Amino acid sequence: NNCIERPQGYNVSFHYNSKVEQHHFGKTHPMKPWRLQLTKQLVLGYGLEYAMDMYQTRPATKQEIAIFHDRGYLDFLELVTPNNVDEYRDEQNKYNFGIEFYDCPVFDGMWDYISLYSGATMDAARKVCSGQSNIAINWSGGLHHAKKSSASGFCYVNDIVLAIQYMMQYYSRILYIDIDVHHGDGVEQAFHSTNRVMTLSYHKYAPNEFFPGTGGLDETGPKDTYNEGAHHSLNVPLKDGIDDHEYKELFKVVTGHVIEAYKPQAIVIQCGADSLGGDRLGRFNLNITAHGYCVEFVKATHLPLLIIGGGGYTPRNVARTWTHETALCVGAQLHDDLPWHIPYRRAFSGERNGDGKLYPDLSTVSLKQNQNTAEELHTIVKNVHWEMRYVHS
Ligand code: VJV
Ligand code: CA
Ligand code: ZN
Repeated sequence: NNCIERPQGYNVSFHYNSKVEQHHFGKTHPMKPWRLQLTKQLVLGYGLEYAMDMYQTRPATKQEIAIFHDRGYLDFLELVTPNNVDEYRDEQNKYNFGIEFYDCPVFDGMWDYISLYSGATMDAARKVCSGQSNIAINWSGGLHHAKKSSASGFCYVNDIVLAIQYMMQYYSRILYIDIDVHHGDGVEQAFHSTNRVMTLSYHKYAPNEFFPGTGGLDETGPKDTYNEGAHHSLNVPLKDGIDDHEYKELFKVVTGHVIEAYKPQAIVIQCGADSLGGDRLGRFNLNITAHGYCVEFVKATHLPLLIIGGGGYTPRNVARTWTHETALCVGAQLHDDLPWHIPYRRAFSGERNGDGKLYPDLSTVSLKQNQNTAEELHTIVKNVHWEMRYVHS
């Protein structure tokens, strides 16, 4: 069963604190931290812990988070609770908060949750920078919408920005790739004016219809050519229903061009699993293996790699995808039959839940027609290629 090769001198590390999975955004809120428990159970069920360094992470301190975020905003995050939230009327509006039926609710243990996912991403980043890990993974992070002084789209603190800021002490050029179905606007904005971070997001794009509405093809950084950040934001705006074949081809060609031109020294990839077929909030028709292809592709560059989670609103498929991608990192092939002796096996059983398989067909779940034309995809490739004229390593 567990015949996983562990090559000498090649380290994958897994960073996690199980306290993070206990938190709740609210009764029917789509963001469910327990999907992380499901993921961990599958990872352990397949025995992948024998092929990686497993770390229990510490929460980030307020000091560490303040490297990017505004002090006043952090004071609010730390002090507000569902019980005292009425005393914070002004702050609530200012920082884009609510209680029930809001994207970013105030919930019990919110600061604990925030410091846990941020701490895990920072721990992972430190292992990459110290050279102790070739690949470091934190599935609890990837909250790419958070801004310097406001919450947005289920994201409170931007752990990705914190990690990249830390990594900038070690690497002069970092490529950030974002395959969540939503635009990675918070990360793009944070590094808007620097050429030391290139951001590249693949997402569903439809202003006024799909969150957050930014990330068009012409959004490539400051339009002032003397600004160093010019041409260092890249976006791949897509329509509903993109399939495995088109997505993989596009990812290969576009990411390939960017890596060749920019020559990053390290890569950070946000692997939001809401780009899968059948996701509760998503619009694409991707299978787990097509999502995983992106991880395989960046791994093959042999650059220092930080892998983080993100969105993903059909928990059983989030767990499947992130388990598959953990396995890709360590070079293990997993059996399509899920291990029997895992807790929550029922979450994966029955026809509706993927029949106890690791790789159920997700491309047909949503029945979303592929709205992307070959011509549009070609325009995207052409544009990115053209943009690369301005990029020098
Ligand atoms: O579309 C929006 C914004 C609104 C205003 C707020 N209402 C609640 C929803 C519409 C315009 N927000 C998106 C945010 C998506 C965030 C994605 C995060 C990530 O995956 O990129 C990274 C982790 C949105 N789509 C769906 C919902 N919000 C949604 C929010 C709820 C909900 C159902 C759907 C909040 C509470 C409850 N149900 C109970
Ligand atoms: Ca994205
Ligand atoms: Zn998302």
